[in-house]
Amino acid sequence: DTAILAASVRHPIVPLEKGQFYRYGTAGFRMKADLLEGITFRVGLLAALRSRKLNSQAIGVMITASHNPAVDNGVKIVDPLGDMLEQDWERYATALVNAPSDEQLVEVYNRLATDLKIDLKIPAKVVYGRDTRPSGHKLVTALADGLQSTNAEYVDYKILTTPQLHYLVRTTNSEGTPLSYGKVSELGYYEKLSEAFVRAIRSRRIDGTLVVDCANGVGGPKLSEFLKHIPKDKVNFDIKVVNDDVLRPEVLNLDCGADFVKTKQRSPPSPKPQPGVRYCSLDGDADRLIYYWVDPESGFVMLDGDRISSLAASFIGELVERAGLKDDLRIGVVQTAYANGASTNYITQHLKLPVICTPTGVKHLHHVAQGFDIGVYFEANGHGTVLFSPDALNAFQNKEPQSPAQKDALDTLAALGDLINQTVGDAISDMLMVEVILAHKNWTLRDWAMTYADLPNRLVRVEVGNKDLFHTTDAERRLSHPEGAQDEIDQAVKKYKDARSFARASGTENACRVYAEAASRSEANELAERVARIIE
Ligand code: 16G
Ligand code: ZN
Repeated sequence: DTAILAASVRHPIVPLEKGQFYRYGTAGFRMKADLLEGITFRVGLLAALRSRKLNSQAIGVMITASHNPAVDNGVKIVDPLGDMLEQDWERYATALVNAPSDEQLVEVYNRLATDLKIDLKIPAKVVYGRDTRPSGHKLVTALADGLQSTNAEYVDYKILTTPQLHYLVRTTNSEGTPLSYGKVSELGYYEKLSEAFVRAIRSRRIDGTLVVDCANGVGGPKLSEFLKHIPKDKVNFDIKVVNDDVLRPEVLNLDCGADFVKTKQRSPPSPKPQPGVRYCSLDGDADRLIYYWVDPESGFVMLDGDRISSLAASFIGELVERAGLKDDLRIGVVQTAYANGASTNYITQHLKLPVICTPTGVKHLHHVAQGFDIGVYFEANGHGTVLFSPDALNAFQNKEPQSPAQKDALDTLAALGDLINQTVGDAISDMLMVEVILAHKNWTLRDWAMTYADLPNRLVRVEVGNKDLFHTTDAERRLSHPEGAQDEIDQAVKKYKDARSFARASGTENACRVYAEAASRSEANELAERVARIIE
């Protein structure tokens, strides 16, 4: 207790205005970096408690604010299998962080240990990393102080992408078991991906150049490092890394990156887009991916998370059928309310696969995807992955092929099982998956975009007095509060063709968001503005 108390004094919490609290939100604690030192210290205490609760398994802590501006930062906890912190524990994090004094912090800490029956004498292990934000340096110092004060063992992996940290947590806990997920090192991550990539591509050709915009974040140096591991004699991959300046923090996520491309629905101004070239953008911590190109006739065309999801579901569905596993494995797709209605139609009606809608936030999608043998989940913003059950992976490995075509399909599925990050959405891994699929299908981005036409849509941010008044049901597709608001939205939607709209409180900002889609661009815009007026 004295060690925690003494350390806590060195990392004070910045008091908020009366009635305000820090909250462990959709992506952990995220805010201006100068508010985060005390919070990060306390997150260290919680991570150690969680490790002890789970019999000393390693817990991860990632310090990043993803696509937010450089002045922000954030801290979130990763569970032993590399997935997000169990939801019940979010309120323990909130309780620790909001303890008003150092003494009360120790009290809350001890109370949590008692209530959760945690033996504070057993070892705790925490592994952590951070993105390229300069503030990360100070925050890991606070984190390490927190871990030391509670006698936790820890490994500082320094600068990493968020999905790499998730990989390291999973490999640490599975090392030496039959479920080993790979070598416990950043190098192991590159080796696993490049080996699986070569195996998935085999003799196929990747046509043309791929230009990757890295949002001037951690994805830049890590992608460049990964590329060194691709054997040039086995795969021709003409890839160019751009917007990879991590030395000037102020350019992070500035006029580039996946969030810019998705929200502005245009390509980054730099480098100037060339017709005929494939582009994709990662976000600041490399867990989101958006593809696009500039068409000489129709201009900018974007392939977002919904497109990646339908591409993956269609390809993996075909492979499963060719492998003769259609009756053995259940494939499903998980989306949020933000998924374009045209993608949902394509998946249910054309691919004939079930789609489940969940609230926003990776933890919700991930959890539901685990209910399938092959669960494809992507948010429209480009965050997602494909999860394979142990039965599925086992079938890919061990099913006796009846023909060369069947063997080919099984080999590709097995390679995808290793290529696709099983812990969380991973822009580098997802990008390699997309490249594999395009090479197998012999498709250009235009071929991919031809599968269905997106409904025109509009997303607006609405400043409201108190966003906490907005409650949703039906996976955020309807408002239950304030009373009467949903009726008004329904009335507005009725006025437009093929229209849909919903409003929800943001989980990461103090505002509401309104989404609208309709048969034409002008109708989508008009509807979004109408609904915005209803809720403001
Ligand atoms: C966070 C979520 C992301 C979600 C976004 C929604 C994770 C790792 N990240 O960035 O999935 O799309 O929040 O933000 O879960 P919003 O609630 O402000 O709309
Ligand atoms: Zn991110």
